[in-house]
Amino acid sequence: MRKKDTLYRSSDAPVKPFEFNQRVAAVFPDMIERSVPGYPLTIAMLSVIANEYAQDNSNIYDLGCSLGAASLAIQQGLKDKVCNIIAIDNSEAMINTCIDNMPQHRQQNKISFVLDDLRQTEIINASLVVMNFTLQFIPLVERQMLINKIFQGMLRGGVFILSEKITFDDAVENNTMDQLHQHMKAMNGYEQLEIANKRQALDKVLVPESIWLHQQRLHNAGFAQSFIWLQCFNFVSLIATK
Ligand code: GEK
Repeated sequence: MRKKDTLYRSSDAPVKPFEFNQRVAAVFPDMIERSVPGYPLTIAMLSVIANEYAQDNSNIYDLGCSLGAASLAIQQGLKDKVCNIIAIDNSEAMINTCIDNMPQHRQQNKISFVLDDLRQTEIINASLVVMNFTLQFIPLVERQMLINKIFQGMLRGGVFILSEKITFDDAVENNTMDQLHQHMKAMNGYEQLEIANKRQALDKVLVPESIWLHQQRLHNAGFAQSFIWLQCFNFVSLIATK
């Protein structure tokens, strides 16, 4: 049974900066589904995207895989295509929990779960790269270099899926989207104290940027086009094509 996320219920002060540790790994599916608007659809659509865009005999990368939800959806979507799925996370707790929870499968296209920093990982022969809500945890100054590396490791016709929390330049729009997100968390059972504590824990750990900056960075790296294919309040997913 899925364990409920109550990590930020206590009012212990000061709230420590957020980490992807064992306590987080243990409640992660509940945490991400109740916190990230549109998360279930983002994951479900990765099956469709893999079916449409993955190329035979290529690599597929899931960067910041957590418990492997994106990789599993991709695997289901590949059907008869033969690809290597490489799922990478630098949290030992996440990768270990991910491997422990993985259903035993006999399909082709087995997933390799790798404990590594995605900034060090080589990207090669990739027809699909997914970075779901992970770039936001990478230091700002390293983001362009990372996107360049992803672009360079991709095949022509390859697709990069980038999902992120975003900010808006317009203060009213930014505040409205932020409020809707907070209301969604309350609707999903988080108490006001939990919402406030989590917000404090994520401050300067999760650093969102505007959609404009993301698209500019993708363009700078060389991607031919990038579009928002999914948006829910201040969370978006972009599809960028090489
Ligand atoms: C999902 N994609 O379910 N190298 C490798 N992994 C990293 C790094 C890094 N430098 N920095 C952070 N991570 C998943 C959800 S969660 C998003 C992704 C969230 C990992 C970190 O350990 C965590 O597992 C993941 O990126 C971000 O579709 O919790 O908001």
